[in-house]
Order: sequence, then structure tokens, then C-alpha cells
Amino acid sequence: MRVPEAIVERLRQCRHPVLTAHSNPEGDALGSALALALGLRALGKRVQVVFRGGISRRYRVLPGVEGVQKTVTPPVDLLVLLDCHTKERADLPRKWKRAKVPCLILDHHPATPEDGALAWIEPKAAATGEMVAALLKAMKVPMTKEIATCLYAALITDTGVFHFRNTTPKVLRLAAELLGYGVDPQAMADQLVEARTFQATGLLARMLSKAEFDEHFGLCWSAISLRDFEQTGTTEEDTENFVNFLRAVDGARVAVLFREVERGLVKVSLRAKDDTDVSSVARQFGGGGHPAAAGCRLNGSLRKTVARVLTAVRSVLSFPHHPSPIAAPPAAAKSNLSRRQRTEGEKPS
Ligand SMILES: [Mn+2]
Repeated sequence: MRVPEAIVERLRQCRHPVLTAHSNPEGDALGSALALALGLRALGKRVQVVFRGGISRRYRVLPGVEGVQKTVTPPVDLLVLLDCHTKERADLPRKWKRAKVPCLILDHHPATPEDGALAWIEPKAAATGEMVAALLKAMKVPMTKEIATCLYAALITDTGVFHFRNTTPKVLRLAAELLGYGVDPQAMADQLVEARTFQATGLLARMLSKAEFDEHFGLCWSAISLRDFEQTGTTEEDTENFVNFLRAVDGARVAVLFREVERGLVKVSLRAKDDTDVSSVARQFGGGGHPAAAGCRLNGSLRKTVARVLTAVRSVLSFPHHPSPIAAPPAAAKSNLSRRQRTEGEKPS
């Protein structure tokens, strides 16, 4: 991964940077911000890490998280946005989204960055943390256990603990290098990915009992209502990784989790197990993400939102270059040859 010289230069020149990412930051957004903050502080800069909406309790084990601020204290000479590409999405106080301060963007989501910002967008990176690791090396920041822990958190979050296809040889080599600095891999995976409260476990049981599966499309989904949250004493924060239980269903190509987070506001998480691009669905509703993991939020009732989004997902799933073995008639599914013929027969003229 080649780090653009202009990015290194801009970071070398700044003295009072503010680092942030998208709201409700997960392990990659937060780990990347904290790792870069530790690195820039080692170079003598006065760094603020700002998340207006605060940080989920899950991440309290990350080094430096106790220093995260909800507000910005001037002076500020650079805004650094990680794991997101516009000031609008960044978890900054409104006033600072409009402030005339130079802006630097580091992101691995394929997207068009904010106008006027200096941006490094690397869609091939598994995580923004992988970019930050390369950046810190380019800036000759000495690696420490603390920085390694934050970067490791970023890697395991976005690769699903080295489960997804973005787990490249490079990612594993970086992870191995980070473990060499004393990162505890079990503590990281337990606390950042797997752990949930007993109340959240009750919510998970509800979510699973409401799950539905459309075998024809290989589409598995579930919806959590405001009532579910209220009756289990949980919040949206507790639903992290829930969508993966839907994704795990045998024969599921796409999993969708709906969460009614306020009356009339539904958050949607989409995951693809095959090469279906669910980010195209998320974008239809003003969201975004990666081809295999995307999200959006919609105004409307839970019932109507479920229907709208599932219709959009089914139209993506019915594209002829995604032949579904499940949808094949039993006779045609028997050999690869007959399946290929069937697929060709489905191509629109
Ligand atoms: Mn990320």
C-alpha cells in the first residue's frame, strides 16, 4: 500500500489536529482514530479525538479511549476524518462541520470525498486501520503495544476476526506483527466482538425468534422493534454483530437486520455472503458501505421499511449473474453443465 506523500506532509505540518470518524464508531473507526492520535502525539502534536455522540462501553478497553472528547477545544489547524468521507457523516459538533479548517480524509469505503478536502481513499484496504498502520510507518512513528492494540481492534472488526474475504495475506502479516508487540488476541476478540450483556442476549433471542428466510432468494432477515428494545432494557448499541446470525443461515446469500431506533426511524444493516453488492441497495436509500457490508437509515414505520428494503434487495438478487442454486428446479441443479445452460437461458436479450 503506497501512502500518498501529500498525506504524510499534511500530517507532519499540523500542530493541533482534531481526529474523528463516523458516528457510533465501531472498532475500525475508533481504533484507527486512537492509533493515529497516539502516533501523532508521539511526534509532539496536540491531538484531540472527538466523538460528539460518545463511545459504546464495549470499547472502553482500547488505549486512549478515556481521553475522547465530545466537544472541540480551539485552536485547531486540521480536521482528520477516518473511516468516513464527508464532514456531514463525521461525529463532530455541528459548528465544526462548517468551520473553515483544512480537512484530511482517510477512508477505505469506495466513495467520493468531501469537496476541497485532501483525501486518501483506498477501497482495497480491509480496514482504515490498515491504512493508518502504513501511514504511521511512513511517518516513522515507533510502534508501541498501545498503538498495536488499537490497530488490531480495527483489523478484527472489519474482517470479522479474520473471517471475511478481505482477510488478505497482508492483513494477516500486519496482525502477526501487531501481536509481536504484546496485543492479547483473545481479550480483543472477546471484548470487542463477541461479548454481550445478558439483556442483549435476551434481545438476540427475540431477534432470532422473529427471523424469516426466503429460500428462493437466499434472503434472511429479522426486525427489532422499539418494544423489543424497551422490554429487554437494551438499545441499538446492543445489536452489534446480530446481523451475522442471519448471515450464518445455510443457504442465505443476503442477510438484513432492521432496527426501529426511534418512532419512525429504522436502521438497516445489510450483509452479502456471495458476490451480491448490497451497498447498491444501501445507496438507493441514502446509505453506503462496502459491497458485502452496508447500511442505511429510513424514515417510516418498521413494517413499511421492511417491505421497501426487501423489494430492493430481491431486485438485486434476481440479476442473472447471481444464479441461485436454491432457485433451480431439482433436475437442473444436479450438474454444473445444466446449471450453466439454465443461467444463460435467463439472460435478458
Ligand atoms: Mn472500516
